[in-house]
Amino acid sequence: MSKSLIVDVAVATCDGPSPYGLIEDAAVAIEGDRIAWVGRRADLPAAHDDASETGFGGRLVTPGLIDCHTHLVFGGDRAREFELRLEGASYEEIARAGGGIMSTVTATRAAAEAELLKDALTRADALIAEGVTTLEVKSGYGLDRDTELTMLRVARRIAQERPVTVRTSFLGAHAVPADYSGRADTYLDEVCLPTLEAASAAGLVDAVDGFCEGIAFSPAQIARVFEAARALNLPVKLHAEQLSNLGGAALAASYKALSADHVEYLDEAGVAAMAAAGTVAVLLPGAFYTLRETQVPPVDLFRQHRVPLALATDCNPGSSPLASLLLALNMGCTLFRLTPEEALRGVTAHAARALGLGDRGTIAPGQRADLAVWSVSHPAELAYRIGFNALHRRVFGGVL
Ligand code: DI6
Ligand code: FE
Repeated sequence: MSKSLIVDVAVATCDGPSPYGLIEDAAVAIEGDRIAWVGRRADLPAAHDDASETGFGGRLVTPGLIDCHTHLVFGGDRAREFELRLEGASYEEIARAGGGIMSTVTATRAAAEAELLKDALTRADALIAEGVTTLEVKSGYGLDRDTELTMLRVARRIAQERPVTVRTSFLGAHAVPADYSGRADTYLDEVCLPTLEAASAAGLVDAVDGFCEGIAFSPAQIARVFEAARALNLPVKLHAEQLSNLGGAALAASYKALSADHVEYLDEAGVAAMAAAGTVAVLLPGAFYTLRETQVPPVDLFRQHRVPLALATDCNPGSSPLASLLLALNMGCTLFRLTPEEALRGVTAHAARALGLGDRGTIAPGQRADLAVWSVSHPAELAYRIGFNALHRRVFGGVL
């Protein structure tokens, strides 16, 4: 087994106590694809003396970043809607007029699989260049059996083409396609639920997601999707309380959801339900910013109820054309008043939890050796700078 040793670094383990689980004058020992030891260099056990050593000139090491909510696979773009919104149209008006998600569905159905992959890799590369080592990708722009399966296959392919872990979420309940307009339950029966079964049987699904909103699916309809997920033994998560409060997060919590995402319009009862279920709140400041939302998610209530906070890009062509997790960190602090430490834990330890992954997101013995080495002197710099990528080196599965 390969043994290597990282020295002359500070390590933000995102594991220990505040601030950042920080260890100064640290060393990280790696064996194979796992972290074998982390601590102060002076305390390094002799067992690691024979490892090949790399010094990083006093730089900062963090866990590899995790983007736990993306829609990275899609066809076309929505620049025209950006223009329409600047002329005064709202996101909901555009969606109700057949634009929005449905226009991306049309473009995604028309795209060749190779083209979807090529464009998804371009976006994945932007994330990887900022130290991302794990990312989640959703379906939901197919809304028919073949295209949903294609999207999930393309998502899996990203992990074959690049050194990154991909987790897939089935999002068949993203929008009601035009041919099922006004018949959402029929769409679930005839398309969404059978496709979920087929995708799961093909090993293409790690979790099941939905969009619970006036312009999408009701809580009762989402509950049907979650029942199907439960029957397949798949964990669930939900786009909830993004534009209004329908009780989606509480519904998700009642299914022990991994996460409830967006949650700007969540109330205290919903926060308490998430806390009781251990459901992570995934905050998506890119969508908040793009839609010029003014309702800030209830961050203080999440703190009071000890709901773990994660941050993600929500990279999608409509509400969040953002392919920078570092910018999401900055926006999380500036727009939502997260501390830089909450933001960093939100794209490491808590993002891992939002994906149900216990083997990453912190720097501790036994964890995957997914690391990012940064040319910064303090971890707060990662969130503080805007449009600046301080990544020096990425380590994926122990490979420097
Ligand atoms: N909420 C979002 O922010 C994305 N999906 C969702 O359910 C937006 C998707 C889009 O506008 O294409
Ligand atoms: Fe989303």
